[in-house]
Amino acid sequence: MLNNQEITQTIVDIADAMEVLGENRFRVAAYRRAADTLGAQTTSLATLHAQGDLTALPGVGEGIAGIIGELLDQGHAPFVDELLTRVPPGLLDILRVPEIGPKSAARLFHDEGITDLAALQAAASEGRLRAVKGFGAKTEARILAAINLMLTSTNRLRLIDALPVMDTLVAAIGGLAGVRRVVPAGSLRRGASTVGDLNLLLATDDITGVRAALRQLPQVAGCDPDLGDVFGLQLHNGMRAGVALTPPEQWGSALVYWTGSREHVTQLQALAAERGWSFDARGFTVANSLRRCLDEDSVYAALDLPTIIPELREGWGEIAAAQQGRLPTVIEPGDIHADLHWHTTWSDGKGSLREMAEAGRALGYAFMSVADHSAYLGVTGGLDAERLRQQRLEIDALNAEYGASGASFRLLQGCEVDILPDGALALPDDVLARLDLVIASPHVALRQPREAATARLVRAINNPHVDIIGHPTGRLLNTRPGADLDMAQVIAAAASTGTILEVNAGPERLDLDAPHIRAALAAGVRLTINTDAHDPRHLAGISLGVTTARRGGAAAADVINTWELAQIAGINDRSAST
Ligand code: DGT
Ligand code: ZN
Repeated sequence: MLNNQEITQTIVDIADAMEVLGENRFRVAAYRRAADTLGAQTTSLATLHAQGDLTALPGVGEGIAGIIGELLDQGHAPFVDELLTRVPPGLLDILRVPEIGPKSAARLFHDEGITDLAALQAAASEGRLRAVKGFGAKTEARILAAINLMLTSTNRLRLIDALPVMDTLVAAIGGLAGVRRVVPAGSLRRGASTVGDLNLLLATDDITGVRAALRQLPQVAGCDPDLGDVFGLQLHNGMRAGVALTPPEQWGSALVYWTGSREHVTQLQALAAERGWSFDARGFTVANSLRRCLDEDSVYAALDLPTIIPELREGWGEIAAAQQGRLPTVIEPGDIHADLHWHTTWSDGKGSLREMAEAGRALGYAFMSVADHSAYLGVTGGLDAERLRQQRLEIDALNAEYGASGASFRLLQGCEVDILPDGALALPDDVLARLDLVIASPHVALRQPREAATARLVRAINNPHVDIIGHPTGRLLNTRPGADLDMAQVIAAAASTGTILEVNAGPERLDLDAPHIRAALAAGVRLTINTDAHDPRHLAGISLGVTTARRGGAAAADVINTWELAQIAGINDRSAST
């Protein structure tokens, strides 16, 4: 019987195949919409089908429900079989390369006879792809990098995709008889930007009974053979969960152990060994007797440490920092009172200035700074000097309205200006000088050699009008590695000019990441956390950026979004004085 993930993948394959074959784009879009819905289901599609409820799912009509039914009942569907005979299976893999759309895939197939990823990789690495119409040497290099990433990257889940499934699991497991407590553990609890699996810890006095009940959960498709204290579950949506079970009286040690990271726990174990003790999920073993810990605080206290928050437990030196009283008091979501990087319908956003401002006000923000794209190649509707002037009028009018109504809320006019491949900016200095806040970001040519990539950012940092470098590496989780940067040089440049580096909270970016944040803070560089929202609903996603900043040890004062409006305005003094 096919699981949810296999069914969703088949529906995606249908859309991809139809697109390569040049079929009706509205039908293609319908299959993609259905695949989105199916992929988000945590319970079994087979059960929904058996109950005749598939068409209750948004975007799933009779036709698609019929195909899913055939896939479930017979293991295949005639419509899919026929469609896929017209497209080589390897071509669907080629379509998953971010640089390649259906048109170029069709050309590779028809003109070059390239029908799978291996053939494409060979063609790219031998320099044959650049000769194909529409490709060129730069695209060839990008494709090669993307294939290498696809072939080496494991199936790690982005945090944003893992979190809602974790919520569902916690609620479902929390409802089982005999479960006293259940919480996320592992890399998800530590706030990692991607996670290998969903780890949970639950406390129960009835380990056998709860294990049996876990198998029966509606989200669970199957389970691994019994390996002791962790129970591996395969979920219907294709994700994996590892559930650790503990008696309640060992909760603290179990939670520290199963939260990890392995390096962190190994270092705690070394500290315990110095005292002649050992440590594991059950607690400390001291002279053959077990010393249990009810909560995490007592685990750390037993080792004369203050409690270290999960986000800092990565083995980078947090235990030494704790011993020396140097652990940072990190930023909390509630410390943020401004979002300084988001887009509106003035460029490629979905919300108007007013809609975005209202969404920010609903989050309790005191001020916000818009950052629509500058006009530059490839950005539809980017702003030039004239459109920025027009946008300023709308901002002034909104601020006047807020002022008249007695609201203390203020809108600033920023801009996200492109950093060109040579480090020059896409807008002239006199235009930048009129803005309240300038974010300079790299968007194109992200595969430059290290020296050029580094010099590019350093040049942008040295422009006196630039206040912030947006998503400095340009990475996209699971799809695009960041630019090859000498980050020490970038950070040193930012430190010398007072330029602020962004922790972009976009769930596909989370850029800078924790190690770079730590290095920036050590050099005295300030940070800003922003959503880069393109929709009013995205503004609430600031929390993933806060989590990432916490992992890097950022305190509230290190992050300019916690500052007062007057302090933010002061950031501009550098450009005002030149
Ligand atoms: P992931 O899943 O790759 O994102 O990373 P984690 O940290 O979630 O690792 P995972 O899922 O293998 O295990 C979850 C936690 O359980 C891990 O952080 C530490 C603990 N753990 C699991 N197996 C072992 C083990 O064999 N030794 C030690 N010391 N800890 C383990
Ligand atoms: Zn894990």
